[in-house]
Amino acid sequence: MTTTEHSPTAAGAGASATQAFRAGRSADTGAPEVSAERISDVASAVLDGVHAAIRAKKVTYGEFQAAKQWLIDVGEGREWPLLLDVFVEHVVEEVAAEDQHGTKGSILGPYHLPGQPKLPSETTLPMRPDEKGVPLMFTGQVRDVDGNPVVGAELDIWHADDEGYYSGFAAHVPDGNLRGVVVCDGQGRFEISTIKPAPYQIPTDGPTGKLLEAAGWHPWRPAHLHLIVSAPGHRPITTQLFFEGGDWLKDDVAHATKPDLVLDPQPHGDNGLRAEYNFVLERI
Ligand code: MBD
Ligand code: FE
Repeated sequence: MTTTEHSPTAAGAGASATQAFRAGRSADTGAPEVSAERISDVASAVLDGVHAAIRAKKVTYGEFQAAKQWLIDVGEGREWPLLLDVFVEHVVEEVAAEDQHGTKGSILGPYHLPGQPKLPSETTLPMRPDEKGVPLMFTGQVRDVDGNPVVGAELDIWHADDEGYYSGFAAHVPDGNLRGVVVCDGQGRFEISTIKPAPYQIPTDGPTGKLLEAAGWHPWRPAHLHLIVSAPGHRPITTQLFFEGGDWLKDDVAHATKPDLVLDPQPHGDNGLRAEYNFVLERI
């Protein structure tokens, strides 16, 4: 069960991510060429890991068949992107980050939608006239590793609403809500008005949620902003920003938080918050 009045729509969120993933893939040019040697090498290592777990835990035939049924359900429930991004992507990111300098990255997750409208450097994200939530002004600058402002920087930003729902993945939220590509000014600066997102709950009604429940694991991610920060001649950074003191910050089901990626918002205006973050991009 989800905890809000819109719980019937939660089931679709994880499943819709399969469609979004396919759409993103078909827009990709240049799929990577993977050699038979590489496939054999990695697939063997993955299977070795599975075999080792079966031996170590003395997995029974009954458990093997239950696992098979659950894997079938993950596919039929169209939750592979959700499942893999929650449980696996953080390690892929960790490996990718080994040679990355500047702002720390974090996982992309299943809910990015490319091609959102461009917005000016001082902007309000698209939102409903009665959008609920604490107003958040998010400001900062994009710099290079030497501290110089980066020209031509863009912030692709997307986040959940005050109930933890993402536009495009919840039928009751209008398309494009709380998403946009902010074009920074000539000094790499931005000033984005939005609302503070709520923590995100993995849909509990699909196979991913079933595993969480069956294992006694909680389904929560701390509140976060998603960002892809890019600029010509610089290595783009996919990251997330979290909120100091928020629930689940120390216990993210997706293991995607990092100490460097925590905002410390201060009171701002009548009832709002203001948070600053300066991004650092590496030249390529
Ligand atoms: C999210 O909002 C998210 O960011 C990730 C990584 C997985 C599931 C939902
Ligand atoms: Fe998210």
